[in-house]
Amino acid sequence: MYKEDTIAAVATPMGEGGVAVVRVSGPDAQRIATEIFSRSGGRNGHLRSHTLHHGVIRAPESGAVLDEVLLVLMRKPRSYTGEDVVEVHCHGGPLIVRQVLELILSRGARHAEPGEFTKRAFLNGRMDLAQAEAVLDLIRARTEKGARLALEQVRGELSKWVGDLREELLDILVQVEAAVDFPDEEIELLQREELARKMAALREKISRIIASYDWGRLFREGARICIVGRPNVGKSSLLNALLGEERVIVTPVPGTTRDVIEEGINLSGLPVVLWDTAGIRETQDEVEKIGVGFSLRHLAEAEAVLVVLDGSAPLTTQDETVLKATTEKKGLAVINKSDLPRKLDFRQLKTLTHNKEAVFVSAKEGKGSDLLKSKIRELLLDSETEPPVVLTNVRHKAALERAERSLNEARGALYERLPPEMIAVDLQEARDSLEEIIGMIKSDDILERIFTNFCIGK
Ligand SMILES: Nc1nc2c(ncn2[C@@H]2O[C@H](COP(=O)(O)OP(=O)(O)OP(=O)(O)O)[C@@H](O)[C@H]2O)c(=O)[nH]1
Ligand SMILES: [Mg+2]
Repeated sequence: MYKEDTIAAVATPMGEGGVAVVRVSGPDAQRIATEIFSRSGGRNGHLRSHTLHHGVIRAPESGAVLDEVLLVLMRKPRSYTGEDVVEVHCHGGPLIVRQVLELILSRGARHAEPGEFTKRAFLNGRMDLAQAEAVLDLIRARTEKGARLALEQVRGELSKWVGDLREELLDILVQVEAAVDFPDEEIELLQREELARKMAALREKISRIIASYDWGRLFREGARICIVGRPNVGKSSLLNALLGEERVIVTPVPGTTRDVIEEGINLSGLPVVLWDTAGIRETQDEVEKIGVGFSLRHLAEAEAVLVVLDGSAPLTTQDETVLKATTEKKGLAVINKSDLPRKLDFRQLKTLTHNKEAVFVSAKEGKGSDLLKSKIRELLLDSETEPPVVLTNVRHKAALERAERSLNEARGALYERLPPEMIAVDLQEARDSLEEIIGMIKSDDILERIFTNFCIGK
């Protein structure tokens, strides 16, 4: 599946830095290290594994010293890839790093492809496929929660769950296959009931894990929320209040905001992008008209909406237009200016916003913004409690959905009293789908797709 050659790459990002790491993995890693590395104190020869050694990188032909470095050798199998691995910690200048890498390549290593170190780790059984994929998620994580979820998967949390599901499935499959071996006998009624019960329980577990995908995605990618309303209700003031800083221009002139202003906030680990938009109204002003167009387009793209209303004024037809444009959207009705006497008819509002909870705030005085934040969180998360395992990868989700479908078919076949071998086929398909997740079934195609997304050096 892979050539047993020696690969090398820079493992740290390009550019200047304190330290850069050049990584080498494969059967020649140790030889190359001894050829190019001179240890301090002239103690050459045997390099102890899993120990940092101080010395210089020297071009063997010219004797020129390229850099003073720390070097670590990790003999197989106790290394990331499961092969002999050498890491050279050099000074983090692009020129030095390139010279060290080129020297290593000139001694017989090949430049690694993206993700090739992690691919080798998988192929050598150091981690399963789900774990290997999570390494990428971990590198890309932008929030603490996203990183934590990825790390759990790197450490095998998802794999353990999938492994358990697979065990349950095999248990069912064994019973069905036993019936295949006695072709004259139909599956007994009692046994059929037991099988149906087990299949239902397994299916239930699978669907719960599938449902966790949306939960996890929200924490990784966040949600986009559009702040809309007629001009002058305090949308920009609300954005400022939520950010806790004067980010956007606020004036008493209706039609102040023309462009969409985007800002990110973090709601206890949940990343949210807020869009402040131009007030929606009919207007002859060319620039404002374009702004209103932007507002509507962002409204359509957002996962949720905050409809801002001025609590100190009666509802206007402009408010009604905005409310109508947002009825289909998940959101909250934010009743602003609650520091002023209320003029807004709450009963009238209720008839227009049946699916939106109302939250009272004063953006000007910053009152109610904490409550609003927690309401936004509630709105986005169906449940505050974290699922026992969180799916974060579409490939895993698709495989679980296939497993779920095959199980459904197996149950259907059981009810219709089809011959046990037919049921067994569906169950085998479900098993295959589970095994694909952890890479017990691997195809070059899947591996190719997964690992080319990685960066070089990982
Ligand atoms: N009393 C009071 N005034 C507010 C409050 N929020 C906003 N305002 C005032 O309302 C006016 C409009 O505020 P903006 O935040 O610019 O309103 P907007 O909805 O962004 O307006 P456009 O960008 O024109 O659509 C300003 O004079 C604000 O000071 C509030 O909570 N209480
Ligand atoms: Mg504004």
